[in-house]
Amino acid sequence: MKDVAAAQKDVSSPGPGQPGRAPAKNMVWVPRGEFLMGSDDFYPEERPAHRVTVDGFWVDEHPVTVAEFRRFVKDTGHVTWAERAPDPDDYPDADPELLVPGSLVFRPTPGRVNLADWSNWWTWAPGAQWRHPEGPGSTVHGRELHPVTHVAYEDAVAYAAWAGKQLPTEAQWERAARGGLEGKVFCWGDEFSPRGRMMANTWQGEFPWQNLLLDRYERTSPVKQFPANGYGLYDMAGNVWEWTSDFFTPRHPDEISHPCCSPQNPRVTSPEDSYDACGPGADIPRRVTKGGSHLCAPNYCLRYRPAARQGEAVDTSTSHIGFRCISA
Ligand SMILES: [Ca+2]
Ligand SMILES: [Ca+2]
Ligand SMILES: [Cu+2]
Repeated sequence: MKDVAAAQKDVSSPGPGQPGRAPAKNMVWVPRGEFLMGSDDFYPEERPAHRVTVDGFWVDEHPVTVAEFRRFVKDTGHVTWAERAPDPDDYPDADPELLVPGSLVFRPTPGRVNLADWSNWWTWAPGAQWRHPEGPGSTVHGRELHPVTHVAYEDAVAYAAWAGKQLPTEAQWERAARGGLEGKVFCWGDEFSPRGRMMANTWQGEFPWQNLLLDRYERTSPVKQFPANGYGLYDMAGNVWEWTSDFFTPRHPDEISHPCCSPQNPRVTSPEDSYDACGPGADIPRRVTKGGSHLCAPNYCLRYRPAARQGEAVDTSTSHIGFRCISA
């Protein structure tokens, strides 16, 4: 825990340019700085590690919870993407029977399955939505402090606008997740469970059938059950994936060789490289999601790391994607 302690000391004195007061409750300041974004040591889409500079910003200390999202819905009458029937014109190849409101729900399998086929564990569940995370009949009663799930990209954007905030860029998200540590594997250092302590809600055991629950949680967990990172942020790793405002690219841009001028506040605003060439949905742009979830396991998806990234189609909602906001 030395790493985290050192980083925490680092931020206890107000950073340069820190405004006096947070613009909203439960937001923390991430100071302007340069950091190493991405990683050369894991999956190809995280490469190459490259230096970027990000201005200071405020960020929610935890993912948006069910209770917070409920306030937004009460106030605005927002109907989420998952609650609306898809328009057949938008999905000409789809089975009309599937064009009903619903969302993707994870179901563990009875035993080992082919890991190349995600339909083994993802089920399209009519009626699944943020109030019914496992489908009709399930509720969020008692889960008010869990991250909201089954939110598509536009739902996250609508919430952020209502709250007077924005979604983070990928660079902002990753800078926040690193907690002031440089080039570390995890948000807290290089060791997955320092002195045996579980640091995030991930999947221990063999995905998608054997969940050993060493972290006590099978699905989402209430926010703030695991230690904060160096900036005082919770649940950056694991629990739920989090939407960012950047379009997905299959790799990062190359490092710029002049050390004087690392890219400032990089963002990806063009959907051009974000499309998934294979499979249905080839014409739906993808945004970057970050941080991994309670379903990430070493044998399948070691993505509970700040550098990890995944492209998610903007029209997709699932039981393991949520979001948090920033204020710049
Ligand atoms: Ca877990
Ligand atoms: Ca997370
Ligand atoms: Cu994963």
